[in-house]
Amino acid sequence: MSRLTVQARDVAQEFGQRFGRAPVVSRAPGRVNVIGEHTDYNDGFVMPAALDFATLVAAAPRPDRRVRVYSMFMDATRDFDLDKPEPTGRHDWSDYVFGVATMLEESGLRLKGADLVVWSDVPLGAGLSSSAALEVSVAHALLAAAGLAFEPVAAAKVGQRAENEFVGMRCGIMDQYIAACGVAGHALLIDCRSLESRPVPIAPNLRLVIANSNVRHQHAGGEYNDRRAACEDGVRLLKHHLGPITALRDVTPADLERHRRALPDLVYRRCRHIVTENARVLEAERALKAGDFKGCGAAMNASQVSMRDDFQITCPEIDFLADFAQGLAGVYGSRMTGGGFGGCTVSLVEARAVDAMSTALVDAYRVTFGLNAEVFVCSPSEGAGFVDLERDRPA
Ligand code: GAF
Repeated sequence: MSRLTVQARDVAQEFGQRFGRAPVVSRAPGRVNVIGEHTDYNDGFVMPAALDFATLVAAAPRPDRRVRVYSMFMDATRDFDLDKPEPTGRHDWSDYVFGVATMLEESGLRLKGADLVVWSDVPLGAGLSSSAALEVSVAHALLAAAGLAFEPVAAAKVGQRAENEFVGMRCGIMDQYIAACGVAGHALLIDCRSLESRPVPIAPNLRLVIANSNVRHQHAGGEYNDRRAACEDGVRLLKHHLGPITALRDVTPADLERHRRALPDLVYRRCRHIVTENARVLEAERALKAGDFKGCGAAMNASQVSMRDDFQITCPEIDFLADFAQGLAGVYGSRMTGGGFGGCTVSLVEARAVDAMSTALVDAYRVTFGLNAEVFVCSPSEGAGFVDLERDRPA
């Protein structure tokens, strides 16, 4: 029986014990971003893959308009009345749940009350999008409980709005989009302006290897919003020279160099990361599709340098993990993945080199920082959906 089916039956059983009836179980995955960091809120390109770590939400409708949610991880229950929406969050994990309920209703949908049980194996605070996995699986579950259709891109937008307006994190759309729309065995090239995407196969002999630094530097949320503000400053200043641009997506590297002196140096460097990163995402897509794994790895390595020196969102532990991995046999490229200031690296690795590479990386990290790095090999999975509890059940 698959690991997912076992987990989902456990969550359904917990639901039965707590709420005395049978639920359906929704699932949405965490993500690893292969390349394209902080480009999403600049209307640019990203290339994430959905993880096989996921958040499960067992749900059944209620006759009233209350949403009651139990988190198996927090061992805590929260309650919310859809008819008395709260304008802001309560500053805990339930904000992701009630934020999504509020935004679904604000988008014009009429929900039913529901009981929910939430469980997840997406590592928390590791930059692997545990929050988007929660938002999107809750959206899937609440829509199902109300008998409404799950439309993946619309659900991704609702999750992003919940985070922007309810939680107060000005994130882009990447994490919710891949949680909703992931394609098994593939990364997804997402155009964050048109919200169209195309699958990019991860060849059978390649692995995406994630190394969790287990460090998370403080103020990451504030730094994230600062980076976003610097990008907006860049657009505002460049408009005087480039006409009616609306985002850094509209600026080429050549445009930026031509008008470099119009920008304070720090803003210039923030913008340079974004405009060059957009080009690297497209180059990585081309390379992966052509079987040019070295080309994809080179783009990932250049992304790491750009995040370290221009966008300044890495930290010594992450730089070490990426640099060390880049020097190991069978590794095409390695870079930090996610919002930054700690979290994880992602490496593109030949399948047969994964074991030796992982051992060498973990050992070197321990010797250098006295810290344990966890290594996960990602099998790109699909986006949100129901879990079939009957699968593999003996007839
Ligand atoms: C976080 C955000 F949530 C994403 O929208 C994205 O900006 C990412 O950081 C950086 O690429 O995960």
